[in-house]
Amino acid sequence: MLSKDAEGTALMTPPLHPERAAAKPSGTKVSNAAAESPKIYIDGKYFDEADAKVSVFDHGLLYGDGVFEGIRFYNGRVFRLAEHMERLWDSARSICINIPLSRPEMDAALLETIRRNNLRAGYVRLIVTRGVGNLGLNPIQCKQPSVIIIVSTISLYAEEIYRKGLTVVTVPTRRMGAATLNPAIKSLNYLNNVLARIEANLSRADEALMLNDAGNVAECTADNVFIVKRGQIMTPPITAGALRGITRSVVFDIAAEIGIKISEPEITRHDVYIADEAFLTGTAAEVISMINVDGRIIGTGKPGPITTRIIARFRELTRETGTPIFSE
Ligand code: PXG
Repeated sequence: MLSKDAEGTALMTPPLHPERAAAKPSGTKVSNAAAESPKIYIDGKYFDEADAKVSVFDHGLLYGDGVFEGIRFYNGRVFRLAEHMERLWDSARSICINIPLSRPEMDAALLETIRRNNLRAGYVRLIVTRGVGNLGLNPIQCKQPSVIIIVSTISLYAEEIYRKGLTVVTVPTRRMGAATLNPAIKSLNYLNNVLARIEANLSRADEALMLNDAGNVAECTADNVFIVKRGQIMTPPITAGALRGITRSVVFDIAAEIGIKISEPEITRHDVYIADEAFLTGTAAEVISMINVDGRIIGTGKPGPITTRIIARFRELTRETGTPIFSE
């Protein structure tokens, strides 16, 4: 049992790096003005951070009623913009939110917000809330969804962890099933994942492995899980409770390109423990090796050759592809 203090410390000092803290001079900033005065888009207007506020009656705050995307841009280009927009529209449609912008208008707003923040590499949080209503949960009162675009930088793990790999634990909180709240919807309701994240923090692990109600591997708190066995790559199917990750789909593309078989079988903890390699994917985390799960060393305990190849190709793709932000 952790003491109250130790518990507090474990909760207060997770291995995640807050976005703002990560905004140190790293060569990605074009000017210091960007760090001092980030421009945040809310419903067609741009605000400084201190003035970027939403109503306490927004159901996004009151009920987690809304959808979002986390999008990265590298080297002056937004990575997989169309895929993120498609998933945002799918999530919104599934929960009956009519996004008040057209797809081209949303693309334009996102690109303009990045330009106003004067960054060539970073992270965008795109949020669509149900909008302002009353204190009842019925969204019928909410007449106008709100669109928020925040541009920042993000660094989830220290560079050392990218080189060495992650330590992961299976947590007690299960990924909810499709009949409860479909994990394929990227909604603002992340308490399921937050609880898993807290449990990983309390175990001093870098990440949480989440199982579904059947006891099979679903995903991590904000990342898809992959294992490699006998030269083949496997990842849980979407029906196991995995988000249809954009980075996940990039791994499928890379595997096809380099001729490695990839499949989506049910995966158990046993499969993870006996894997030759394991890794996670997510927009924020990118591609990162998992070297220890529940105290078991995975493979050699170092990022394996297939993982390393995928990371290298992923980095090339992020450098060389994407929607241009600036007109140069
Ligand atoms: N699973 C879940 C539950 C996610 O929320 C992913 C997998 C990976 O998907 P992408 O498309 O990013 O490859 C996600 C996505 C963050 C953060 O800022 C990231 C996500 C969600 C919440 C927070 O760390 N990502």
